[in-house]
Amino acid sequence: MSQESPVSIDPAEVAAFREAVLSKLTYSVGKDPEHAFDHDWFEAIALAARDRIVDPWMDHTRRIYRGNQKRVYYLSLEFLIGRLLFDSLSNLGLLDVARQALADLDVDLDRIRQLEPDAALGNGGLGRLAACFMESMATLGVAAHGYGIRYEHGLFRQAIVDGWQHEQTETWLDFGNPWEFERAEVTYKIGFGGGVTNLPDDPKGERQHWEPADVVRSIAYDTPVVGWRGRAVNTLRLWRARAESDLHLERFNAGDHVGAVLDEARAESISRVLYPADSTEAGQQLRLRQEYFFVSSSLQDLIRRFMKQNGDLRELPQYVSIQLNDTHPAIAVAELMRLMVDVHGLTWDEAWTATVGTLSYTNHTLLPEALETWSVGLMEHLLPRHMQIIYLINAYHIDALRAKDLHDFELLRAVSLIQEDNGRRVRMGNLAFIGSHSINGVSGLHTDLMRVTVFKHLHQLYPDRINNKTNGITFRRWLYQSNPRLTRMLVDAIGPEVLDEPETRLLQLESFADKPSFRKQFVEQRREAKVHLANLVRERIGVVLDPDALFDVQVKRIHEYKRQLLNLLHTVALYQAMRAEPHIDWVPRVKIFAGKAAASYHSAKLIIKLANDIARTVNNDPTLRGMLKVAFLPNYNVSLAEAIIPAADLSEQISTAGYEASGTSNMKFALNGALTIGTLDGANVEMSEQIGEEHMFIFGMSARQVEARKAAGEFNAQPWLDASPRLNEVLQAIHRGAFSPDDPNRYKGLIDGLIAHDTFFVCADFDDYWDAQRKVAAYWRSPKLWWRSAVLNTARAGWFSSDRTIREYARDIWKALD
Ligand code: 26Q
Repeated sequence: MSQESPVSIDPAEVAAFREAVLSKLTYSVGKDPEHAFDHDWFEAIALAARDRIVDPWMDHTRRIYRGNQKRVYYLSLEFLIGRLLFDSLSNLGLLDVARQALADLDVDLDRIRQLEPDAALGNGGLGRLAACFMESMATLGVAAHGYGIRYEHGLFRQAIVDGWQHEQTETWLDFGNPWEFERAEVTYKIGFGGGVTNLPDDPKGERQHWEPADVVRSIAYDTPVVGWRGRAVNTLRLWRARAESDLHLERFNAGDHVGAVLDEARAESISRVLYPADSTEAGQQLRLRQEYFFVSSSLQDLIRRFMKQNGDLRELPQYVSIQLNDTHPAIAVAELMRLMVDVHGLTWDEAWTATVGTLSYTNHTLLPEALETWSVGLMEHLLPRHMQIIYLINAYHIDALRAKDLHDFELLRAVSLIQEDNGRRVRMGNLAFIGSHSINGVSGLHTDLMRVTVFKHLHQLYPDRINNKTNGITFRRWLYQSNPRLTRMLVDAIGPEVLDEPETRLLQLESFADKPSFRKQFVEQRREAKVHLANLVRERIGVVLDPDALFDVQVKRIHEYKRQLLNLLHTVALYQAMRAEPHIDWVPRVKIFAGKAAASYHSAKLIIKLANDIARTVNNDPTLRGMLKVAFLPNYNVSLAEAIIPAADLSEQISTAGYEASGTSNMKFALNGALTIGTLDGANVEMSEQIGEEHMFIFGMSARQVEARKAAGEFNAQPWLDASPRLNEVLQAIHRGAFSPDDPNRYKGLIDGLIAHDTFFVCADFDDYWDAQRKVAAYWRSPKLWWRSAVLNTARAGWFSSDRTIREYARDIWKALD
């Protein structure tokens, strides 16, 4: 997406950057400009940009060291980063310089940009949040380090073949990664299995010696993370697994060549692939290996850094905060204890105080199937010393309750680290809770629900620990980089200060909502984004869209609780209504869907097929004359989101109330001026407070109503069908195979199941959703009202900046930043 340069650019800077790129192309890529491929140019530009990052990076690192500033470590199994070229150039203020420099060389930067593969080291919201947080922490000058795994294969590529999802291996590293620095010297030994022996001088048995059976090596790869205006540069350190070379060589020399290679493959499989599920039932051994591998590497690394500068681990909480992104790194509680007690010789009590003082934990889901537990058997086998430590933590924890005269069996059972029913399992959520001084949810409603559901009993014991930190998004990526036209308008209207202080300054846009000329411009920039998206849709799936239609968008992981099915039922209802009365003046609408389903999640995959079946039927029906189009865009990822979000008129945030912890795309859409149709779930609640319910389309049961229905076991949808001829007709059509003539039975199970047990209240909310969608259409007919609301959505989205979220974490949890 090109953009005229807003300010005059310094020709000397342009020349310098041009020379830097040419030099990289020649001496690092080894290509002559005459014969360079686009990919060679990409690499040269990235390397030239990276050079500009290194000095501020080292300055920042030195400053933190000298100031002995409190460090924050963000431990996450996922970082859903996307592309980095524009992120770096834009935050360094070099975007226009680079564009001009490349134009001088006859190279189109905006074309080259498309060649960078997405770093898709995450599944969805949680991973993208980690990436937004990294950028905000750099912007605010928090001395932060991200720690994770350098997966060789990120999230699978989704191909749609005959309407069905197929998973293909993602290979983001095929052409190398110009942003990272391999640190071959930063390496740790990670043990697995083996046995534990008592130390003779320790009668209480708190200190033990662990002799692992297997050892794997971790190697660090560092990627600099540039904050806005290059103010600070932090590090994202990702670990790669390698076989311990000595062992490997010994076996090889002994003649066991195959065994040696198998060992190597087994060790290196730890960082091979991201688990492609955003929730899961069965804990796999490899997953636990991944979790321990990256946690142990990270803790050893940060302790080494701490010891070099401070030396007394009892003081760790004063200088270090460790944030656990969900329970995925929760084994950190036991590993930190092990390192402090067994390796560094602290007493159990000293170590426990330091551990709880240092760790904090963010919960991202209440879904029971996503709450991690590990079988005691597997833990004993893979991490015998950690299992002992967990037992000991549990014993002291239960003792402390008894000492407070709490003997209620139900309570003790609920707060135990060990789940005793259906096989003994370690509850990672409880472990993370007990081992942390702060436990936060990610929206007000989600945090309230945490207090009364998953952590009800632990909350009663530790009423001060649970707190809320409503999610946010980085405006640099989700506005400045992805929507330069709108950004330009904001700068022209409010002044360039809006880029530095959007949280307060965006509000000044409110008065522009009443200016017809500004609204007109707003419509124009949206139309350009829609034309751009329509081109992309035509190129990718051959569906032709009318950019003047209402673009109605739902893009996110496919999950039953997110209710893509509800949106599809509305699509069919609209289709049937249009066919029944083709001469009514319908609002032309485009339904856009995108999202991946976990490979083993069959109902989600069937919903993708249904979307594609409906799309084929609707798009080929001549009676509609293009009034309705449906597009399922394959392979949703960060880059696709950047193209879709600026082009959306209507944002679908329609999860069953009580199920979506926060949502973050909801904020991205609102920031870009889309109106939301949604339930009062997750951060939609805060959005309605900030933006005003009158500028959104809120519908459906509240979380309380959902809870009441669940408690009463009212899942049968027949009453709703009886009350709604429209819903009845929609379900019948799908059931009888109207959208699947090639296999009329395809959706019988889905529809019968929905009626018998409507787990996510799709049918219950249908009529209300339909009515809300009628309001949407009527509102669209009043452009003045619609676009006024659109401008107000942008104006009032400032609070959803991840800078605000990070400031709250820094103030309340980390005690960093003064
Ligand atoms: C667990 C065990 C084994 C394999 C995979 C997993 C796993 C992986 C990813 C479980 C959950 C996730 C991801 C969860 C997630 O993305 N949650 C979302 O987090 C967002 C950021 O807070 C919220 O906005 C969303 O509401 C929430 O669904």
